[in-house]
Amino acid sequence: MSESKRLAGEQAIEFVEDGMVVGVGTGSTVAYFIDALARIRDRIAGVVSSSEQSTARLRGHGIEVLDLNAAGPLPLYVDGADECDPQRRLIKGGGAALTREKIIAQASERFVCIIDPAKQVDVLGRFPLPVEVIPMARSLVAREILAASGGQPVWREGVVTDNGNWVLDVHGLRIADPVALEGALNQIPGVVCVGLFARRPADVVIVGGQPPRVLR
Ligand code: ABF
Repeated sequence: MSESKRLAGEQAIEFVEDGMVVGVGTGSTVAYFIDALARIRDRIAGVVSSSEQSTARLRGHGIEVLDLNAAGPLPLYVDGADECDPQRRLIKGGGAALTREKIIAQASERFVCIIDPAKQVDVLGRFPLPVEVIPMARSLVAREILAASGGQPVWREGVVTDNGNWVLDVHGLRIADPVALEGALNQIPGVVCVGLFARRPADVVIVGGQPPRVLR
């Protein structure tokens, strides 16, 4: 499996152009991308990172990590996913970095998603949907999610996001309309971010393999 992730991560380097500031996601597939990016670090202007985890790996390679407010709109964002449907809509947040990931995806002209083949599904929802919540709203949000979706929210106990918040994982969903569900859950007070990337899906998906498949 990690061989597929490596192939996907390394293939994404094809989308990096000289002088770019590159948005960098989080996770084990992205780690391969970061390692490949390190080999061409003198050709890029820097990166914007989606997590403390990725920032540490990037800095370890001597890659300059910039603040998104200073960097402005980004030409490219490379990140993994937990699930991907045929329309390139995603479930993300298994690594609890979903809020910063969604911010960078929104700020980016092109979102290249790197996955191994096991992440591909026809209908999203087999992977429990992560939702980042303000801690005091955890129970309220869980009740509201149950009422709105029928899914079973489970508190990811012991996990605190980089933003100081908590995560609910919503089990038992079969997400027929990801855009509608993303919008509905976003309306619940106390929800910081929903791990559905449907309103702003990936533009390109690289499925790791020999050779990697590029879906647009
Ligand atoms: C991030 O990394 C998250 O959104 C997602 O949970 C994870 C992808 O998993 P992997 O470690 O398999 O690349 O992109």
